[in-house]
Amino acid sequence: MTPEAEWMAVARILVEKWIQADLDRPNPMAERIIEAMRYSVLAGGKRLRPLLVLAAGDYLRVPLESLRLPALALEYIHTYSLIHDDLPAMDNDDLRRGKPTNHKVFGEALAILAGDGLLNEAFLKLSELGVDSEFSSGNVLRALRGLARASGAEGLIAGQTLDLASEHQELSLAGLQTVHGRKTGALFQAACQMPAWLTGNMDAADRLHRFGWHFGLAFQIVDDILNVVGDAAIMGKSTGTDSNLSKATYPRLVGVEASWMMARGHVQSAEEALGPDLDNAQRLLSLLRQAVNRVA
Ligand code: GRG
Repeated sequence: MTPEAEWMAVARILVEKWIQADLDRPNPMAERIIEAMRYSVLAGGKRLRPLLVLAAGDYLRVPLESLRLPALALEYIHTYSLIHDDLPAMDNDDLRRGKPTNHKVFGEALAILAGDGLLNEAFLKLSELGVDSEFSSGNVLRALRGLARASGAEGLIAGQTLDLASEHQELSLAGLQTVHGRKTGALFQAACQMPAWLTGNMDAADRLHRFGWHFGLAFQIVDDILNVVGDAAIMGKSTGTDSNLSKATYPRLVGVEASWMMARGHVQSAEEALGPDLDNAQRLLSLLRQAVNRVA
């Protein structure tokens, strides 16, 4: 195992431990809502966004343990978006992370609330850094603002809105990139920038913004390819769903081979975005390679 792969395995275990511990709490007000939130967060998942927070932290020499709360925040926002995306009013999916989707188990109303609960929980977690941490409250505010923007109506939610509007419609490659830059890229960018915001390192925030953009696009192109050629059993979610909805995807627009080439182009641009000094970037780069070479 390479040192990077070893680091990733340890970091992933740590993230799992943080999530388990954080959600293992009673909610006398409403047990069922915590159960529904816990169900989707603990259903599995690659934990890429929290790992990106930690790898970007490593790049900037921010200790792993100081990034527990932002790592949780990113995974909670991501999981909320998956729960809502799977709802009948959106993508209407039955399977997510290898398990029945949240609304299949808890019903639509509770699934909506579980998503809402996780979204609020994410900002609660991040704001706790402003109470007691080594980060200044000004920088914590910077991080809160950055995450709100990335997950809001100009970021993730814009991407989802454009994506829903594009079903059964012709979309250009540039249009597709706009959708994915928001729907997938915005959260990856926020994950990468988080340690830079928290330490007020705006030069690095700029570099990591560009890295996250290319990371997101490379990841999404591979996601589109896997939706065509992937194995639903390995992926733990339905495949072929994009063509069922006649959705614009990279393979539909340019074919599978050209899609791979585009993904590889974004990998190279992501690496270039970090500049010539890659001494501390090996963990970030290893996550990038893993995201593109994945089968699920
Ligand atoms: C409802 C506001 C709102 C947004 C939904 C997440 C999402 C946006 C849509 C899901 C469909 C999709 C293809 C989104 C692109 C992002 C993406 C590839 C999500 C899946 O991320 P992974 O593979 O999932 O990291 P795991 O389960 O491994 O965490």
